[in-house]
Amino acid sequence: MGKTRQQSDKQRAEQVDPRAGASAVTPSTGLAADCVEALRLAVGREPDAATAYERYLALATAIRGRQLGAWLDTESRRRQAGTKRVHYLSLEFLVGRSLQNAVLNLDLEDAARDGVHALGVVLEDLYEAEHDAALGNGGLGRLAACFLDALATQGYPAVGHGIRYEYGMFRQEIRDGAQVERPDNWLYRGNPWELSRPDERVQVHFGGHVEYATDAGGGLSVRWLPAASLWAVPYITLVPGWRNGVSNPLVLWEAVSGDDFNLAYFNDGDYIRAVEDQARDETISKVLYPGDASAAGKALRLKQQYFFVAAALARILNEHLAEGGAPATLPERVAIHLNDTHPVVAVPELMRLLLDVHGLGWDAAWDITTRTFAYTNHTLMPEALERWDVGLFGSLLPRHLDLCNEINRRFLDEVARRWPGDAGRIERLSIFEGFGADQRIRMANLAIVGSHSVNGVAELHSALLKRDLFSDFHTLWPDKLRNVTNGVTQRRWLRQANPALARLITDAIGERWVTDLEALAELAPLADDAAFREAWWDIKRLNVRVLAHQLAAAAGGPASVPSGVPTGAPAGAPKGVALDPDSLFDVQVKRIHEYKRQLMNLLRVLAQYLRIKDAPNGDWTPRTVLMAGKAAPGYWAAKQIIRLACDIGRCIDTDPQVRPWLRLVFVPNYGVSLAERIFPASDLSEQISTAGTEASGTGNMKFALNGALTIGTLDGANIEIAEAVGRENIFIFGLTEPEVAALRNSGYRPRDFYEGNAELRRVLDLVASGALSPGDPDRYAGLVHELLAYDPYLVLADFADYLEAQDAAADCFRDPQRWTAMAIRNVAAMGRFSSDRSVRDYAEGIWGMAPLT
Ligand code: 26V
Repeated sequence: MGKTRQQSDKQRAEQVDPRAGASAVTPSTGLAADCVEALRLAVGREPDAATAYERYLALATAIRGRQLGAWLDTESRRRQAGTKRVHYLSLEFLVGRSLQNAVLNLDLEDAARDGVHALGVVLEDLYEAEHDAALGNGGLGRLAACFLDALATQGYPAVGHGIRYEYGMFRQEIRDGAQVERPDNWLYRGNPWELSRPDERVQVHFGGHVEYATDAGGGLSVRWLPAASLWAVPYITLVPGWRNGVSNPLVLWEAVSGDDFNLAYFNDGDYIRAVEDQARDETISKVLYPGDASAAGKALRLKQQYFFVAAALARILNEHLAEGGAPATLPERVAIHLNDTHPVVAVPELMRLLLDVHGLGWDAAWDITTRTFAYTNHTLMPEALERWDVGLFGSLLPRHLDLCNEINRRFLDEVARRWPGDAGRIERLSIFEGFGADQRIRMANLAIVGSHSVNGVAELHSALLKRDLFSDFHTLWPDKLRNVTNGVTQRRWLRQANPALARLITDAIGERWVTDLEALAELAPLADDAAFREAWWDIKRLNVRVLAHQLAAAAGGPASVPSGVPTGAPAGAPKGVALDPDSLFDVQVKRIHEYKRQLMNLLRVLAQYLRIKDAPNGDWTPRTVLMAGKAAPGYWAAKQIIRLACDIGRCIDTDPQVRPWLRLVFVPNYGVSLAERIFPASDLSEQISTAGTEASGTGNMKFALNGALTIGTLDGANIEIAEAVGRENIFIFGLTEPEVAALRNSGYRPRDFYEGNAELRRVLDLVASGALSPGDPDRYAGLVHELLAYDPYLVLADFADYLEAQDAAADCFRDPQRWTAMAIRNVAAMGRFSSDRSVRDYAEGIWGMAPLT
């Protein structure tokens, strides 16, 4: 059997060339018949009686079958060739929808069109029937999804591991101008993409205590006697590469109560209590934590982390051993990536498996562990750095706490040998901080000590990690800290999201850019081609028109909605007030955070409002300012920003003097699918964080890829974008990181800026006056007071320069020829911001792996 299997694997491997056309690798024939069959035999509906959702289920089912075939082929090719594989551990995968992505990546568009025609509908309606998989908060989770697409497209064997949250990122509603969170019950109609593998469930333990004894040979024997156990059940979703026959799995784990755990209660007749305990276990995979600003510090969050890490590591190690590997050869066949500190409990868990289960000695186990793990940091915000309370950690994971102590003891011995008597350095490097009841585990320090590579996500961010946050580690291990600048997948963010622009580009330079984004450089000369510019401008205006129409329709305005209406009505736009599609579409979409400075954006909208009020007959450049994003439910300041946006939007809308020139629309429920509509319809991309605060940003790349011009600070990846497109093709303003640091060190006094700038003073006085919220005049008194007294993100210091840059952008937009030439040059320079380049950097520089050949 083994032999025949190997032979057929080999034969199949020879038949499948990853670069071959899809027809060679993904059967498109018979899809129409398969759809009808799936509708009848899998969904149980006659075609003429099916709902759009049932038809979507049928098409998804037919396509999933093809993906399964590709997965089996990819797996056998990997085993055959012995190719190293990366496991990407992440608490978040912000995948969005899957149907259109699968149709395009598998080159099934024509076949799918025929297939759904046989069901009597149009393909786009089925795309709209799918619910977003919103298993992430923002940038970190979406990056993980872009990386999976890029890995499969380049033929790297890769597995994503995460949690199958029953409730994803909350749905945001705006009621009376304020955010309300509603549960995102995304699985309630089932999920045709996933495949459950209950037979591959893994037991995960918590609590209890550890027994140490001396075994017969005089060695230490360790037994963890947990107090509780539950099951982790894997669900597999396949990630298809772009037309290459490769398919990689995303394994999402669901928590299921242990079979026999509650037997005692049952025997005592306490049936209800047994069920309650079961429900408590299963809350582990119930809901995504919706914060991204400050660490959660909650037992449930730590349980989630250990739950999926333990399940993933058990599966990884079992597979490695089943394929004939030994523990010692793990780092040769397996790389494990830690997406931020969230999965860092993997370090002591792998040590536990190697020491307690496989009987290795400490040095061998530690060598394997550190050669296997690599870690990416995604934030400089000190409040987001995870520090687990030692009491909590020890009560849930007693053996892991002991291991952390031992890791730290050995590590600090090494530090003390190098810097004898340097107590300060030891304190800073230690994995533990504080004493007694206040003692905490610094998960970032554990990650750095337990990994062979640590990276930031843009050049500035990585430099700041070396200089500030991790400077002692950088001194200790100068080669460990590196940079891998983030990237985005052009398949989803240009080819799929913006079909008209994608077609124009492909007609001009061919379609190599879809898998080699550097090919976009060939567009640069076309910036000087008037006919090309005109076609480009027309597409942008068309995209704006479609979005404006959808937003108005969602608000209850002009009817006749094209398919794809966003999930909510924009706040600020009263019913029936259409947006002007020829105005400058000026967009800031991202999580709401003080450091991202949505507030600065709102203040300049007010400045513009006042300018128009002063000269209502002026020749203003019409602008539509769109804002969207979610605030963490407990983040009061962020929620105030949303309220202010809605209040300003309403104030402008009810002012007939201003409304023709300026609109502010807060679009509810920002997410992947809404983003796919917004980027193609944007003229101006707002990337205005305080320099030194945004690790990278990836929205900045998606906007530029769709031909929006950036107005931004020299922060995160904006710096590299400015370098790539040239300073003459971007609106850069504001203090640089060193200037921010210097201003803070010299004692920043925001009030000086208020007093020195009459326009700023008028704006802040207007906000403080209560005129924007007549029913609640004190609503923003606290906000203005905070700004004048502290302004931690230097909004007032950058305000004047920001306004100047906005004026330059408005002037430029009045010259569509010039604007469009700049937009084309932006897109032409986006080559390096593909996630294909990012994952290649990781694979070659960190994971030490090559693609399948
Ligand atoms: C922290 C927490 C704390 C507990 C509650 C749940 C939760 C979820 C996420 C986080 C950390 C978020 C860090 C993050 O998203 N960073 C972003 O990563 C992007 C990809 O590297 C990067 O482009 C953004 O600049 C960075 O803010």
